[in-house]
Amino acid sequence: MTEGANAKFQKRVFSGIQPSGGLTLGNYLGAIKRFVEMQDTGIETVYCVVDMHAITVWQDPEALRRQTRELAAGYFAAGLNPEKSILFNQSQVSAHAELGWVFNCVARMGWMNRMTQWKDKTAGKDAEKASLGLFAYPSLMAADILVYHATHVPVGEDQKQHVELTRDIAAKFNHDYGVDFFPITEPVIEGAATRVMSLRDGTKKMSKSDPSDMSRINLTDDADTIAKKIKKAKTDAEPMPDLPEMLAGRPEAKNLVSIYAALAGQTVEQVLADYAGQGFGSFKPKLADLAVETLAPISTEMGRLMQDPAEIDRILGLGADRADAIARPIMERTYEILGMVRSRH
Ligand code: AQP
Repeated sequence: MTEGANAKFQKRVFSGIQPSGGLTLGNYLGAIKRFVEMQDTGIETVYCVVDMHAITVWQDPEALRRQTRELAAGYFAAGLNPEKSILFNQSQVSAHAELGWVFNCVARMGWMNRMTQWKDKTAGKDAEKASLGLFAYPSLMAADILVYHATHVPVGEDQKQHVELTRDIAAKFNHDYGVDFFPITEPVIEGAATRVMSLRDGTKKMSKSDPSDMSRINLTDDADTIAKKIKKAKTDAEPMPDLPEMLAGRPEAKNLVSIYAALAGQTVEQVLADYAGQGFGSFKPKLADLAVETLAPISTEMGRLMQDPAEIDRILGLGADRADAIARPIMERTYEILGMVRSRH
């Protein structure tokens, strides 16, 4: 991880996931697996269930409650240790919303208009009917990161533009108020599967809110469902090539090979060295076995943890206390920089 302009800031990792549905293989490979790896690097790690982001599109309250706990269970089942990392849900730490508002006043409408996720999520729909929160989503995300003065943010490819916007917001705030207060955060995008694609369309990312359940592998899918989804995954008639560059123009083939590589902890080159010349008919069952082997223990552990929702809530609450202790002084200093009068007595 590079230090760059952030030498004066203590290294701190922040990232979050929305409880907007069940976790997918994309969330696991692009985010959670890497979050867990980072907790052993000696750098403070702060991870969040971003429930306030989830409500930028309507959520059934009962489902949101369940999905929040299920996401926390997913983090723990994948190896997140609450003694090593701080895990909490966003709405319990009010500084996120407070700094989000400040950043709404720093960020420009034109910046938000350029966000590809905003364009993707409103494509083919009437953007006038989207919530103001969905439009301002990247500003709240910048607040999530900067309220901890986080220097590094592990994310999938799809979130890179939002982290770049976070850097722009930090730089504009620092410039407008003549301070060097917010760090210029680095995105950390590494690994063979930083962009896991839909199993039905290799040009679309795998997403928990995709209407087609066959497009994704859920962390809670059983072995038969995983095998069925991989068997039915779209591919082409060509055999596996020898070299990664020969996967260009074959998005579905590239996706399955990348998923295999990420699950096996190999490079795409190594996977091709083993399977070159074979058809997907023989590759898919091997991929299914590997996916089941990796995900089954996580799914079983999630099921066990979900039996005790009060314990999940307790751990999230303790995490919120620790997160608040970092965020509150940063928020108070922000108010001071802005010129807001805070003394009451
Ligand atoms: N397909 C993916 N490949 C790699 N990484 C992914 N991530 C999400 N999908 C993929 C990473 O997971 C983290 C959490 O994402 P999020 O839930 O906050 O929002 P998202 O990126 O919008 O994920 P979804 O699944 O597509 O959610 P919905 O459908 O609700 O919008 C991020 O680090 C993201 O990069």
